[in-house]
Amino acid sequence: MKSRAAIAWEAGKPLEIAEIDVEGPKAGEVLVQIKATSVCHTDAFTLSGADPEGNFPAVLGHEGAGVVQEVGEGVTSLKPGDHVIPLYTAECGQCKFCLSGKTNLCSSVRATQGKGVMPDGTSRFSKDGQSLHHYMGCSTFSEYTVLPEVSLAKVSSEAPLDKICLLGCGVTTGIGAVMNTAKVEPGATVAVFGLGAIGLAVIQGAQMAKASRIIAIDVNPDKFDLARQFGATDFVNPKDYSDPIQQVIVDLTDGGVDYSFECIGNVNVMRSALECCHKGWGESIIIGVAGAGEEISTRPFQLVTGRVWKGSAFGGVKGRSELPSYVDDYMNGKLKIDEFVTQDMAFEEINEAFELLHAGKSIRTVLHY
Ligand code: NAD
Ligand code: AHE
Ligand code: ZN
Repeated sequence: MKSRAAIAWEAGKPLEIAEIDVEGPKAGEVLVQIKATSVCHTDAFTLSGADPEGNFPAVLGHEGAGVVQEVGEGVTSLKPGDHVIPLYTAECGQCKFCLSGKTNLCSSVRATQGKGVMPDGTSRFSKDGQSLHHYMGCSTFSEYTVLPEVSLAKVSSEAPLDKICLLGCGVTTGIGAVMNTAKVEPGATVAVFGLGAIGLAVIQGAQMAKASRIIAIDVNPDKFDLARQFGATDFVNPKDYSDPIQQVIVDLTDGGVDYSFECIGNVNVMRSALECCHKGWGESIIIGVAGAGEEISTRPFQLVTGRVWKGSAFGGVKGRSELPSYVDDYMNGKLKIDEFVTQDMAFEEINEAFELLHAGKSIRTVLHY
């Protein structure tokens, strides 16, 4: 079939809006019509060329929501008409990872996903006979996309797809990092570095967890208003200080915070985020994605004296079993999503959505097919 799509032909170039060919679902696969998608910083990261797993040409996009159109042989958990959220972290329920009870990372399709192909090693996308890579197992920048059954969460059909698409990455990642990875407790102090969708979702999660103090840190002060609306109590622009930012936070908090979250992808800030944690127990959670070849460092003494460094992927959330309740929480008014949507645009304006993200002028632009 034909599908409207945005093609990333090569790193660093704008996407081309074009009609592509999409092959139907093979065994264990599902054809989905994406109704709405957004641009996450990770799409921009991969398009920049900094992603060691970046494959070109590709159909990017991993934050979306849509409706099942057709299922391949052997698919039993989904049927045409079901509303779904694509998952870049699959959940097969059977692999060593899924059975461990210790992680949301699933190994069922991850190896082929990283190579930009379906589990059988081939692509369902092409343009004028040239094969295009899939991306993060989702490729939501095509109106019609094919995913493994294990990479789709079936959700309530009552929920607006142009809002719950943000549960495909940003909102879930931030809230999950607070609830599942850090397990922030009532009364805790929290520092959040970077106030894009991820950082704001961390702030929302910290407020839900009843943190006593939530320090919002960004070099772009335009982000502070929304951070306040989500529950931040203190606002710090590192550019306003001559001291290292970790020292500023330590001074503000009588020795450091209980939890910090890096939501930027900057390895220097990752170090600051660790070192602004309280001696003896402070935990720092890395959410940001750093470019190829970049490494983190600190004095081991920081860890010897009780600080803990952790990372979080998709907020530790198991998509198929846990994401439906995030959708229900949104529908019941327990979870904010609308506030993250700073722009709504037609899918064809996708390059403008990337520009707004780079310029710090959007949190999430929702693109409508
Ligand atoms: P974003 O671009 O919307 O937000 C980043 C924010 O960081 C911006 O507000 C920017 O002003 C701020 N910033 C940049 N440099 C800074 C500095 N030195 N000090 C303080 N603030 C600074 O991005 P986003 O979509 O919110 O994504 C944030 C990061 O999280 C990206 O690296 C993305 O790839 C990553 N991510 C990871 C996961 C995961 O599962 N681990 C999921 C989604 C996104
Ligand atoms: N491909 C990169 C790493 C990218 C990365 O860390 N991805 C995050 C999700 S970002 C969503 O916006 C993640 O969950 N990673 C776990 C996984 O299995 O990919 C690289 O460095 O190779
Ligand atoms: Zn993302």
